[in-house]
Amino acid sequence: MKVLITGAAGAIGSTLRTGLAGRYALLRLSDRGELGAAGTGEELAPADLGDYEAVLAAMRGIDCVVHLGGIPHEAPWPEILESNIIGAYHMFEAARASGVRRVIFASSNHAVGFHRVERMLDACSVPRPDSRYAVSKVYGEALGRLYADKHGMSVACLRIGSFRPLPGDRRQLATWISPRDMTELVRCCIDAPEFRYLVLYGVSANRRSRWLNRDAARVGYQPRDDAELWATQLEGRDSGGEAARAFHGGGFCDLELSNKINDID
Ligand code: 15L
Repeated sequence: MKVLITGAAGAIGSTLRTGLAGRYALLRLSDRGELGAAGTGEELAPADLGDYEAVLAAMRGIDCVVHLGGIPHEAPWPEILESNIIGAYHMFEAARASGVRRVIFASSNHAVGFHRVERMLDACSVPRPDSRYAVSKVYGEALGRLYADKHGMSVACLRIGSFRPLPGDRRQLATWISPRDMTELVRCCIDAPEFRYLVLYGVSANRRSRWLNRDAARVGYQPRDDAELWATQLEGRDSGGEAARAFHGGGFCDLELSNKINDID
């Protein structure tokens, strides 16, 4: 199994680089940022996602892509357009053209961020993006669906929660995913037998989670960490404003908000 990780210099990418080391015949690491020296079993493929030829070159001989590349937060439209919209298209198209069997797409919980927190969400919850960044994740999930249906590619979209060494506020008691569980989720998605298209939540075994992760069993993902261990320290620690407390997306819902909270159903 030859695996390509895009965005390999980022926080999740670096964690996977360590956690998956030695597990596959090849771990090819791609990023536009600094990747350091290649270790045993690694290859480096520096690439900007806006450069299709460079992305295509990174795909050569690859079986599975873990696509973490792109901007991981809200940003001005030109940046989202270049890295997350055009970049995701380049990645899926280059994967198809290269015969890649499976793509694991790093989506985000913000794809469904404007659902009220009282509502339990699952893989079928309709998109309610809370930012331009989140719109790019909804679009990436749609691209994944297209390539799965039209080209028979195996695609897993991971609606990742709050990836941190430790949970940092009250919201993250529900949304946290630990580095250990994140690595395990990606490993399960790489190793799982055939599936066509799955939407999974990237979340630890938090007892306060508001995301039903029914398809996690399809890939054998069994998270082990629970943010509840930090509940007494974090209980009163709220980040963001009124919208952050009302909706799944937390602080992203506050950004540039000009609507009234009560006018959002
Ligand atoms: C995300 O999608 C972001 O990449 C990350 O920085 C966090 O904001 C996370 O979601 C979250 O919801 O906590």
